[in-house]
Amino acid sequence: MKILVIGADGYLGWPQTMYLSNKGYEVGAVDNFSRRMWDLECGTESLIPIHSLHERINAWKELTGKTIEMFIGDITDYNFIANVIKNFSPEAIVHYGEQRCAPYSMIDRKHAVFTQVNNIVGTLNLLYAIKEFCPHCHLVKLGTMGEYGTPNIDIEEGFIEIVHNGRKDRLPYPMQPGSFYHLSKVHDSQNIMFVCKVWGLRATDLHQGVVYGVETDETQIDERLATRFDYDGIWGTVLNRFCVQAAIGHPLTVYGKGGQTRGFINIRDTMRCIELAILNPPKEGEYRVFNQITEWFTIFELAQLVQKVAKKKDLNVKISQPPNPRVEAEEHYYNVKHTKLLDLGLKPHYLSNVLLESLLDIVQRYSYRVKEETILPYVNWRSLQNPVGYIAKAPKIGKIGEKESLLGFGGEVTKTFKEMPSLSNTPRR
Ligand code: NAD
Ligand code: USQ
Repeated sequence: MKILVIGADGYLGWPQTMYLSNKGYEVGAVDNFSRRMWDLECGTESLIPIHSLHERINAWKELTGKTIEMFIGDITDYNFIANVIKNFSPEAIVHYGEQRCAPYSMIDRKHAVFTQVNNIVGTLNLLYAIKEFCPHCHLVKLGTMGEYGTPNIDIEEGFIEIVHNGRKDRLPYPMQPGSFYHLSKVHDSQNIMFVCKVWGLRATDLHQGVVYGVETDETQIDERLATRFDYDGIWGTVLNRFCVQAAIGHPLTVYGKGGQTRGFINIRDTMRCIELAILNPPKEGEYRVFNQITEWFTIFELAQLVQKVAKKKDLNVKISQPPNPRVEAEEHYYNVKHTKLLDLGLKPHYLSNVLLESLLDIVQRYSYRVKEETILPYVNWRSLQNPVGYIAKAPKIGKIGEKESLLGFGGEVTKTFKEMPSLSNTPRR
């Protein structure tokens, strides 16, 4: 079976490409490397060093004998994506290729507009190309749990039965997204649902929660196959961030009250969910939604979990609660239906102490690469104009034990200067 992965150079796209290739699928990989550009723009960088897509694909071939076909281009360019679909003729398309970051989308007007154009136009082009050149193909699209927001009722899997004035219908679940990025996903969902109805396409919209972890069977084969790991205040997601903060002795940054509850999923389960969706396609004309999470936590619970596990490794981690740079409910009801992927056979890897310890081990191995000036968040949802990136700081040489205030939001986060590790113990590449 031929599968096209769009966004194949990204955090999830690269391990997914290898995962599917390893299972014997014939895989094509699309990316325009924009994520690497956005890092340059923001002064941020993956904690784990990553190789170029060319090097990754060559290393994969060298190590496994398997070939991945690469297509470099932007899916907002219709000619590009139409040619790829026409020539590769996939039976399934896994679409990861979007601007996926809420804070980036809230920097200012330009970044909000860019995010929505990139995501909505890219996906709309893809829908037209599928209709024109491969109408039977199954689109597996990455959406987000953040499309639903945090309503005061149970969250269903995409649709809800409503009785209104004595009449009953099954309607799309009401959406209350919390950033211009999350809004772009809602617009995508509407467009996809619409073309399934009018053109008879088939699609699975995966409303995925926050993903954590970096290790899959394939990334572990060789360090050249590693995937990216973001920890900074723009691109880093919460659990990955807390692990890095714990490893470098930075207080964990729980925004506001910390009662925000989010669905989470291990990166290994993400890989498997996509495969399960592909193996069990919808009927032609069907648009379906799976909620792709395995468990949920409040942000404060997560911080306490990281604190507890870090203690076992002799890391004395503090929790800080800076004012929330986002506008979101900080205490709310949360109960999500997520049975469809379990029914298809998903066996979740839950967040255990052992798993968290191994994540901390990985992070500690690379902690010499952490750019401390990029830890704190600065994109404020209430402001129309935020700075675009971090200003790279030349490392300050402070006296051992001296404290430096780090927080721009008026909280009380400080860094204490520590003795430098001796060079012989510093991992070098
Ligand atoms: P990522 O930024 O690491 O990867 C996205 C990739 O898509 C990048 O390599 C980027 O260069 C590419 N891309 C973006 N726009 C493109 C375009 N116009 N043309 C071609 N390529 C383009 O993101 P990720 O964390 O791997 O997320 C992948 C998808 O999964 C996103 O759609 C995201 O919304 C969704 N998702 C991610 C998470 C998470 O926790 N990481 C959770 C839920 C949903
Ligand atoms: N948070 C903190 N402290 C931090 C970082 C985050 O308290 O240092 C809080 C945020 O305020 C938020 C929650 O943690 O309430 C999650 O934030 P996040 O940055 O981990 O995740 P989010 O911005 O929602 O986006 C990420 C991915 C996105 C995906 C989404 C899934 O970047 O691509 O769509 O997770 S979901 O959250 O289910 O919408």
